[in-house]
Amino acid sequence: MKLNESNFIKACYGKNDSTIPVWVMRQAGRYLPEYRKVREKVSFLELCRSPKLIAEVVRQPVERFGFDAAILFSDILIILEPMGMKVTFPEGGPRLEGRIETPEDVERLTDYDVREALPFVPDGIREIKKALPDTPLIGFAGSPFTLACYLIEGQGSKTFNSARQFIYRYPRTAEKLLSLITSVTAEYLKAQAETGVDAVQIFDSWGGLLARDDYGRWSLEYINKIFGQIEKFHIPRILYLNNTAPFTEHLKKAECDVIGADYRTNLAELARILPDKAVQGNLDPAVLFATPETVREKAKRILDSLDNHDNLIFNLGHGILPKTPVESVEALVATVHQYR
Ligand code: 1CP
Repeated sequence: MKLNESNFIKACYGKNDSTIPVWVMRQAGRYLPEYRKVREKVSFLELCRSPKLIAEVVRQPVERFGFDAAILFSDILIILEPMGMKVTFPEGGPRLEGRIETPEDVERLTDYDVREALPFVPDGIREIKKALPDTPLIGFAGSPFTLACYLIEGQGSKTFNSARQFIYRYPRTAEKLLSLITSVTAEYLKAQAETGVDAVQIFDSWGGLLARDDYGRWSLEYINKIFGQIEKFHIPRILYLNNTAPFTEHLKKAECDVIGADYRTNLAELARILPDKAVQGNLDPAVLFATPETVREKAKRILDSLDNHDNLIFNLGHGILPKTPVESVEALVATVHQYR
């Protein structure tokens, strides 16, 4: 099959008149028994560095549920280690050793050759393509601001206060840091595009924590620099912004084809404000803990709310949660696929 003719790629360009495509963020992960089985034998980092195992865990959810897109298995924090920041993934979330606290700390971080330092990513993409030749593959990276959040906080957080304090206290250094991350990330996504991913998604998981007036300057500006360098590959560019609703006006200026919304955002309203873009989302991942009947109802509610389904990629509003019942995912995929 020509992947440009897939419902997923057509929907990214607003031109899908067939079955509505669906995939879910973090679709390869702990809620799947077959993923947990692989993880019993290797650590998360070993898995990220093994092209064969990457292909295996990417294939698992696509084959089990019939998702319309696959996503590379890696993590947004993987690009930080060769930059000079040690990252570990213990139970309970990632930890960065020696976080950025002062402008001097930023001097420790360096640009590097992504193709040399992270060969398992292009190798993983080639293995996925062998395993799933007929499924569009999404490559990804974190937004520069989101990665800066982890570099400065040293771990996950609900508010990333230290990262927000840092940019206001040391604006020049923050610009330097964000520019460095932008340059590495652009090379990273270019390497993925050259190896054959069919779309790219930037996860702006924490840019939505910024004040409304500051989102453009501290997050979107850098994201657009990256998207600008991907344009020449003529593949769909997706921006997922967690806490989308306050920033819908900013998103008119996003240089991408698709906006992914979190579950608190009104997807139909977003689609009306952004008529030139496709939308992706946005069922609350917690809904998957309800009965299959409620899952169907809640998914249909979103589907019914939209005037246009040609530019819709159905997804969750954030990553699928550990312990999600697989029956709920089956009910979700069936509901979306049977909708028209
Ligand atoms: O124990 C395990 O198996 C590790 C859990 C895990 C997994 C499965 C982590 C640690 N990362 C991943 C894979 C991953 N991460 C993927 C590929 C899998 C897929 O989608 O099928 C992707 C796209 C990500 C992206 C990612 N990592 C984001 C952006 C999306 C989001 O959730 O907002 C973020 C913020 C991270 C950081 C991260 N890595 C891992 C965890 C548990 C976290 C979140 C930490 C926090 O709470 O801040």
